[in-house]
Amino acid sequence: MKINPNEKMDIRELLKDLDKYSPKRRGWHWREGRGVKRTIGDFEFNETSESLTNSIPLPGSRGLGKIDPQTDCVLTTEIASGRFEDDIRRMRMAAWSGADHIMVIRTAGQSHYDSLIEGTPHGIGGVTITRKQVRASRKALDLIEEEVGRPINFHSYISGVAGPDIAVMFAEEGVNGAHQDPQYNVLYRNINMIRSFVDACEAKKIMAWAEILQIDGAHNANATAMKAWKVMPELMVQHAINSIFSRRVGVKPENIALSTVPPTAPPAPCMRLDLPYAVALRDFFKDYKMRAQQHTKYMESDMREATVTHTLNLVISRLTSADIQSTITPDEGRNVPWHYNNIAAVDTARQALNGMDGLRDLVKIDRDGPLGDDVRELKERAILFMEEILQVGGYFQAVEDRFFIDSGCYPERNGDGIPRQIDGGIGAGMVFERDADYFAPVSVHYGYNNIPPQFKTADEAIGGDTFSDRSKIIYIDELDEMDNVNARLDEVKKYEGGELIKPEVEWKADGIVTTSIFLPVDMRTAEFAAIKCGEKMGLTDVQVVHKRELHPSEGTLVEIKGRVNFDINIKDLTIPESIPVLGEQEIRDGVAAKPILIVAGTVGNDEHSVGLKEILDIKHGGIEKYGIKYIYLGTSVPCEKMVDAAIEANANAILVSTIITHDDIHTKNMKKIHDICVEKGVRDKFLLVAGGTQVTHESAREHGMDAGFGRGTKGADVASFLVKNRK
Ligand code: Z97
Repeated sequence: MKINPNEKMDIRELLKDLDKYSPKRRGWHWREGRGVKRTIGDFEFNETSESLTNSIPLPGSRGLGKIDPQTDCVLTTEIASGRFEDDIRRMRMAAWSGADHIMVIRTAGQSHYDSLIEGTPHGIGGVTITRKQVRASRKALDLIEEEVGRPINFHSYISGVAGPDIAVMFAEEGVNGAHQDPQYNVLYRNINMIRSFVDACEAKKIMAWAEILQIDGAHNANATAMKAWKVMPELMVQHAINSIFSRRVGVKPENIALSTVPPTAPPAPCMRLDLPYAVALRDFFKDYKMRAQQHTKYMESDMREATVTHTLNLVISRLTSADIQSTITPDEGRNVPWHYNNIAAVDTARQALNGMDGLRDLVKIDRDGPLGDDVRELKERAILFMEEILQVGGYFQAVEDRFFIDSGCYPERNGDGIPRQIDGGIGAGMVFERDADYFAPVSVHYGYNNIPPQFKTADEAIGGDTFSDRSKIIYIDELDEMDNVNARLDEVKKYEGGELIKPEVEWKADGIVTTSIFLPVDMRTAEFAAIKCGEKMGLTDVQVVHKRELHPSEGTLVEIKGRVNFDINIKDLTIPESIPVLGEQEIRDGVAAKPILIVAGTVGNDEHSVGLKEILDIKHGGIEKYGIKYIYLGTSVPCEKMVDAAIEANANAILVSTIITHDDIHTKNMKKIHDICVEKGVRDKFLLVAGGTQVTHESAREHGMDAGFGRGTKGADVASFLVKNRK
């Protein structure tokens, strides 16, 4: 199968012969070409990696030669729609925006499933981790990575009661990264602690073999603790336990990544708390990689607020050099993990990291000031915590004694830590000692294995296991006739041809749209009024996704989502043809053959001249560059004056720039200029051209102009029009 940037990924085609598909590679991939200076466009960068062959640059790059510098660290995006067939399309969009670590969130609480499940059931809050879903996603990513020109890491979770089973499946299916931390099972999922640690030995052994990068679960303490900044010493203890345990099992230090989150957010003075913590972590855990997770605890449904907090996190990542930068849809809290929110979060990360390129060469972390003291204190607290674990008899006893997620900053302790019993929890009593003749017929196995003496390895003894012979992998396609991808694809079959479309946020044709509404009332009234607005707009299932009080009585901003119940047939659309632009030389030749003179200015009361200057000035690649002469009349030029000046100069065209749109003044002024030209009998003499961010060719034509140019216009577009249409 091949994919082509101009065509949608064909999911049915992707699912064909999936039973025979083998992933292209195993193991984690770091970006290539880091640590060297690189010239991209007009700039030299210190902290980038190799560029992509296909990508979508940041919007602001338009004025910077559309450059798209790739960060040196891996960029993560978390995808959680519950349907892998829709997630795959989102993965492709995210990869084009620079994500190369795609984490799929599992369906709610998959930690509790005591085996691997099969098929493609619809997930809740994430996708069920089954072989088929994993294989289809990896197959899609194998194609997508060729399209963008960079390997993409695929990631999920190995913690939980089925950890070892999942680890085997991930190793077989080419999964590249995974969270694995038995402390997660114990603390957050109440899985028996002995079972969790025994399972983790097996799971980590398999991860080590498959070179799967491991991320731990310490960040969950941040999210769970009442005051996240109080658990900083404990977080270091959790990182230490999982890291050293993993190394003892055989995971290479370079495949161990700590999951670290800046614990606080504004309005707390977060930089003063979070930066010393990040520095202390790097001091203690130099041998390992840092996965910088985005803070999500102290934020509400406000996208702007989430973005600022994320950006502050990124300052810490730049100053302390994160290896992987996570980007959660910035509004995880409001349950809108939609396509474009993934992209927005990835954009925040790459924009901030590009912007802070080389920051560490300009400013230094000052260890002689208060930061140094804080770092030392945090480390001391963590060491004391670890010593007390040893004093009470070890980790299991410490968990029983509620050491973890206590709301006090150690050694302060408030007695409200999470209580778990050594013999309690899911899977208690399910660990059995191996018999002397115990033989596990697998090549990658933790601990004692009684391999028959005539063979060197267990693998040899059984004539190959699934790691050496893929044909032994049992692939079960679907188990449920109703709940499977084929049934779901059939439901939206009419949209397959591409002619019918419907808005969507996460699933094909889900019909969901969002709207921002300002209402001049208090927050509670606004909430219900906004729902009514949505209903009157014809939406169904209207829900409020965000509200922001602007004043207790003057007004509230509400964002709603709702469903539309219509399709759009793209055949019914009238799409004006895009106007072909002449080549540079053709424009020059045209002007040389017959000179062009224009008058230009911003009209009415419009003082915004930057856009117009870009179109005129040689410095910005404006029309001057092609030999077109212009008379610039300045800003806020009355319409009459524009026309009179053109008559006096015997110009070929009038160029008006109009940015302000209040009361539709931009279109009113266009019409006025046209009318004055008609009145004065010169309408046929001049080309009338309008430009501005809200101007479209169609609206300009409707209001008497010959052409309109909107956002993104270059001097060449206008020059080409003038040469082709001059009167
Ligand atoms: C992140 N946003 O980026 P279940 N194992 C570990 C975990 O941390 C998790 C699971 C398993 C976060 C991810 C929180 N972490 C979300 C060490 C989940 C998942 O199937 O939900 O029980 O386990 O890290």
